[in-house]
Order: sequence, then structure tokens, then C-alpha cells
Amino acid sequence: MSAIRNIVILTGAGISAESGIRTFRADDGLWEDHPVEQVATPEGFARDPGLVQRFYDQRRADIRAARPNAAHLALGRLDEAWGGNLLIVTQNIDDLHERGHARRVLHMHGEGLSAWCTACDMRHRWEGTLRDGPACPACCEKALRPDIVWFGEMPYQMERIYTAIAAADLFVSIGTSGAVYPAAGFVEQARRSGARTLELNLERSLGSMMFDETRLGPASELVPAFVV
Ligand code: BJW
Repeated sequence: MSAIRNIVILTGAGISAESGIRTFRADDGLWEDHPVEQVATPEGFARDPGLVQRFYDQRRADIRAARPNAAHLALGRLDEAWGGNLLIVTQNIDDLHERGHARRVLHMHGEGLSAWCTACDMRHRWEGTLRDGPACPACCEKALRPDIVWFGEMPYQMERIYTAIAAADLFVSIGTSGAVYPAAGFVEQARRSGARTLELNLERSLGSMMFDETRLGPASELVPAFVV
């Protein structure tokens, strides 16, 4: 990796699967028993906020119970050691990258342990359950919702992400199916900018043919081998 200075790493649910966090689109994935339009759209939240809050109560419990695996820890080591630019763009709402000692992490689909007040735009750490229309600690309005990017909403920090991809020498995608845009389109942009592109995934993804190289296997094995 001697000629490489600027790295962008995109991660998806597959990197946290071996930490016990369910992915979305597997046969036993989250979307199998939670219809996506009910729990991951603003319309679903408006229709039945209690159902959505219960879904995210469970997700938060799963996040708190999980531990970073060898793949998160390897990226943490890379972040610590890398002298050039590095950005880990995660689609995941868990905090396993941070607990795996990565510092340069951006959560494009939000964070499970964060609550967002739609009245005053403040974020709060989600302590306990905030069911039954809890009030925002800052403005006292009952307008808190999970700080999650649902379908139809704009992912966070897109400008920063596109700028980093435009400057990247290497783009690595880990554990994502390539089913959800705009993240699924990042590899195309990275190619156009001249970056080398590498995919690490359990199986071929929808976008595999876009990558210069695809390595297949569990993230806990592929990522430490890539970082060494
Ligand atoms: C392993 C492994 C192991 C397993 N080791 N690997 C038509 C065309 C283009 C776009 C659209 C379209 N129609 C609608 C859209 C837009 C829509 C979209 O993409 N829809 C698709 C269904 C087509 N996108 C949006 O609405 C987004 N917003 C948007 O587009 O705004 C407008 C915009 C315009 C211009 C610029 C920018 C924006 C918002 C998307 C929000 C996604 N939200 C969710 C839920 C919230 C988070 C949460 O609750 O946790 O985010 S959906 C869900 O999917 C979640 C994930 O982050 C996301 C991606 O899933 P991921 O991570 O890829 O998981 P899986 O399960 O799909 O795959 C896991 C992979 O891991 C598999 O490949 C396994 O093989 C692998 N794996 N174990 C290594 N051990």
C-alpha cells in the first residue's frame, strides 16, 4: 500500500454480523420479521411510532450487548497507524467501530444510541427507553425520534463523503449487499476518480462487477488479512 495515501472504507451490516448483530437482507435478516415500510420509513413512524420505538429499543439492546470483532479491531489498528487520510463511512447504526478504537468514523445512516429532536434539532444520547412520546431534555417538546436515516431521507454528511471519495486512492467496501443507494453508488464514483477498488464480503454483492478485486469470506478473517 506504499503509493496509497487517501483511503475511504465503506462498511455495512456484514462487518457486525460476527458480533451478533443481524444483517437486513439475509434469510434470517431483520427485514424478514420487520416489514421495512413499517419500521424504516418516516411514514411508518408517523403511522405507528410505538411499533418503531419498540423495534429500535430492541436494536439498542442488541448494540449494547455486542462486542467489536476482529474486523472492527483491525480497522481500529489501521486508523491508529495510518499517516495519510482515512475515512470509515459506515452504514451501520452500531458503535462497534468506535469501540474497536477507530476515530475517523462517519455514520451516514445515523446512530442507534442517539435521539434526535425534530423541534430543536438537538441530539441526545438515548438512555433507557424513550417510548410514549418522551420530551426533549433541551426544548421540552415531545418530538424525539430515533436518529436514523430511513428510506426517502437524506443520508448524513454526503458532501464530506463525496469529497473524500473524489480524493481517494483506495476505496474498500466491507460487508454490504450494495442494495441501498447512495452508498451502493460510491464504488462507481471512486472508479471515476481513479481509485483502486476492493470488496471484502461473504458473498458476491449486487455491485461486485464494479470492483477491481473482490475477496470472499468472513470479515473477521478478510479484514485483518487486508490490514496487515
Ligand atoms: C458478511 C458477513 C460476514 C454477512 N462477513 N460479509 C432506485 C434507484 C436508486 C435509488 C433508489 C431507488 N428507489 C429508491 C431509492 C432510494 C433508496 C434506496 O436505495 N432504495 C433501494 C431499496 C433501491 N435510498 C434512500 O432512500 C436513501 N436516501 C436517499 O437516497 O436520499 C436521496 C439522495 C439523493 C441524492 C444523493 C443522496 C441521497 C436512504 C437509505 C436509508 C437506509 N436505511 C437503512 C435502515 C436504517 C438503519 C437501521 O435501522 O439500521 O439502513 S436500510 C438498511 O440497508 C440499513 C443499512 O445501512 C442499509 C444497507 O444494508 P447493508 O449494510 O448492505 O446490509 P445487507 O443486509 O443488505 O447486506 C449485508 C451484506 O453483508 C451481505 O452482502 C452479506 O453477504 C454480507 N455479510 N455476513 C462479511 N461475516
